Amino acid sequence: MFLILCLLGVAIQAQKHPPKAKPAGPPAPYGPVPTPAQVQWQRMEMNMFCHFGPNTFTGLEWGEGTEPEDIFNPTALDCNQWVSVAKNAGFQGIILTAKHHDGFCLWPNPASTHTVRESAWRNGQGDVLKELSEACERGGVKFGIYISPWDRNAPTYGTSEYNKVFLKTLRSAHTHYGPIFEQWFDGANGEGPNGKRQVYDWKKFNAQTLKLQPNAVIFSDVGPGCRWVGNEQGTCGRTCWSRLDVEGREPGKNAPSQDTLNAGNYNGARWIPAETDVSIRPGWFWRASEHPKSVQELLRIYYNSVGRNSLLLLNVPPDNRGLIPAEDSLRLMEFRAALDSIFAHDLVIEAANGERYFGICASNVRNSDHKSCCCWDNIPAYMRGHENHCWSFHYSPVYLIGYNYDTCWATDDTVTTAWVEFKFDAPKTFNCVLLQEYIPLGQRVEKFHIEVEDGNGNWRTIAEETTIGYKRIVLTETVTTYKVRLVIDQSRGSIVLNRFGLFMDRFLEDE
Ligand code: FUL
Repeated sequence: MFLILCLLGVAIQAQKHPPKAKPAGPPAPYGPVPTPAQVQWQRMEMNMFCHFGPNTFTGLEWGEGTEPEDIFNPTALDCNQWVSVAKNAGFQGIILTAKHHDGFCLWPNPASTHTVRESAWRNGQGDVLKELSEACERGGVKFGIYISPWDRNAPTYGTSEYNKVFLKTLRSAHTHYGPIFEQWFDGANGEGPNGKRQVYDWKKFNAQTLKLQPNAVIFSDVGPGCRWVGNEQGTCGRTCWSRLDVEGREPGKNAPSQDTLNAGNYNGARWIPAETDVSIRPGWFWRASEHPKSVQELLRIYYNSVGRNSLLLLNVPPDNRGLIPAEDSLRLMEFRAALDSIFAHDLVIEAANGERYFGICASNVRNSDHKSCCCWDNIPAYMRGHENHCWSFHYSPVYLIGYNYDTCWATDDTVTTAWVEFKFDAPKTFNCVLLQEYIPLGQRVEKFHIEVEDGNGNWRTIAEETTIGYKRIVLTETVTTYKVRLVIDQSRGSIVLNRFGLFMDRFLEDE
């Protein structure tokens, strides 16, 4: 009798605490994967570009290189103000045009005689790189540098000597101003003062940059750290692979086509994600006659860049005082407020935190030994019926909720089609679905769709898309529903996602 009671006890215990599934091995990486610096870079999501230099004072987009140094004369330069605007707008980093095509250097570059040192500004003692890098450090914002290899001032431009001068220029910018998170190489290759064009030594430029700044992500048409998105309108491809083929290619004329840069290469050999650079104003440099874009336009740009697996580099040019104008700064605060009003309210997180019968079901969970896995939060055990204890799995779909970057819902290696369903106590109204793939293990999803249920068991597709990547934001019609389903129709390996969120954007609704 005692034995029977004991066995019964064990059986009841076993029911209360079903054996945990075997600890799941992590999915193997698929295809090329990002370096840790590239992952960190991608997670910055939005950075600020600052075009500043002689053009700020002449109104030109491309300076001639013959402008007198004294033309550069900001009357009230305050890089702390740039940093504070950037931070309040939610930018993680700032990239400054240390040298644009006109060749003028915003720091006393020993390899040039066309710099702040030769100007009357602060009696030739000024150094914008120093001021901005220090302000960034104080403000906790990362610092990056744009340097154009095209130089309309350098007397040696168009000869092999110029490559040496350019390496010295880079060395100077890379050794005195602390860590640089991104080195931005413009691919422009026009004529120099002698009417000659330069054959750039990209191999050496990149190698020296990485030697001096090993964590810098190098931007160019072909990477190696990140790539141009192929246009300056703020639009990344709806299909966007972070992979690119660059064998035999170079920035500029020999770059992949703009369409390829926009979408990446499906089977690209290298991890070179897209960066979308676009200006808040019509031009790259400040001009009194131009004005910033509207909040709606900025939101569109955000959805078409960050929301399409790209980083957004938004240019906010300081004016001829050396300050970000009030109208741009105000616009950025409105943009920030709009983003917060949308993305501070993830209906999935709110339901998971507050609803008694909120639930998630997935058609497959890695190593779970179950056909499907359902998690009905807060439901007492006796009501759970046949549902298994999904929460305890290493790759449970519950990891799609919230902000923990390194936990994921993943499927078995052989499962490349799967669905996950969310069920709410109260109906949810949304027009924006946010998805993230766990990119440290590569980019996998190539086709997915989103369905909603009408309350009578009928499902309707509201969006059909291709890639996800680091982040995908899908805008839909405004729908109200108790149940939403994400269906991954095609993935190139097991599915590894770390986020599913639902949001309501009332700004777009008003458009
Ligand atoms: C281009 C340049 O020619 C523009 O002036 C600007 O700097 C833009 C970001 O890159 O190639």
